[in-house]
Amino acid sequence: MIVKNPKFEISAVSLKQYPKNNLPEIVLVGKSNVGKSSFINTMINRKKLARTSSEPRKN
Ligand SMILES: Nc1nc2c(ncn2[C@@H]2O[C@H](COP(=O)(O)OP(=O)(O)OP(=O)(O)O)[C@@H](O)[C@H]2O)c(=O)[nH]1
Ligand SMILES: [Mg+2]
Repeated sequence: MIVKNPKFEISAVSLKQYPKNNLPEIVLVGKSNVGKSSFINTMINRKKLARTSSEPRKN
């Protein structure tokens, strides 16, 4: 997978905040602190786009 220009759009908490575009969506689910953010950073080859922490939910 080649990701060219990743950027953080929004942390949406309600329907009306969802971005209005036609891009494909990916669902990533996992327990807190299991490595979801680290996985995202690895996939897009960035160190800190998704914030990681050694403590659960402390991003
Ligand atoms: N040993 C090991 N540690 C990992 C791995 N992936 C992530 N970690 C570590 O696990 C901790 C939590 O990783 P995060 O990516 O912040 O986890 P998260 O699922 O996004 O956590 P929340 O956002 O709190 O739900 C960090 O200290 C990471 O460095 C892995 O594959 N192996
Ligand atoms: Mg996270």
